[in-house]
Amino acid sequence: MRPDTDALIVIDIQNDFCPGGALAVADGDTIIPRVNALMDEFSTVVLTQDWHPHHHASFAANHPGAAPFSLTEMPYGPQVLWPTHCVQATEGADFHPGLATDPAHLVIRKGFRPQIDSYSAFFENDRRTTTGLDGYLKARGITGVTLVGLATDYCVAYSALDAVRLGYSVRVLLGACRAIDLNGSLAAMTEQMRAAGVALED
Ligand code: VGL
Ligand code: ZN
Repeated sequence: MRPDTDALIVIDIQNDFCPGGALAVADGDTIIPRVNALMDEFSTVVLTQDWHPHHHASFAANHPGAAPFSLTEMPYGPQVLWPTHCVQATEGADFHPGLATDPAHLVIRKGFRPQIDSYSAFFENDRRTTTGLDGYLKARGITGVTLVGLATDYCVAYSALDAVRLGYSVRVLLGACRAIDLNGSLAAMTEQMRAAGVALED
């Protein structure tokens, strides 16, 4: 077992991020057996769930003429316009059926505000609006977080960088993550995590 002060945070292992899904991450489902096994080592397990309304501003379909994976400007900065994914109460937003959800102590939903995207488990993309996860972890005496899930270069990396900023000791198990890798985003975000002091392990 890991110390009681360590939490496992499992990022967005949902149907739409797995092969066959609307924003499929290559081999996204192959990490699931390892993630399930890791849950047994932690006394606190948190799952995150990307949970968008159909009219969400991060969807290319809601920007006439915009191509999926193009960039736009939001009031809070640049934003990738994604294929429509993880729409609330659809099968794409469900956790992958192979993911063990019974061991989870908390499920954090994010990205439900129509005008603001949310990659990180801690803050929405304005980096100010909180999901409440920091309060939950601090109230439970958690000082270290281990991150796994999808996608390495978006939701996992943003969560890791915020966790460092919030004072946690942060570990990302890259072997239990898979990336979207849009225009070099995997290399760029891996370097940002390394520079911030995230422990990158297999
Ligand atoms: C994610 C893009 C859009 C992720 C979520 O889970 O990494 N990426 N929404
Ligand atoms: Zn999303």
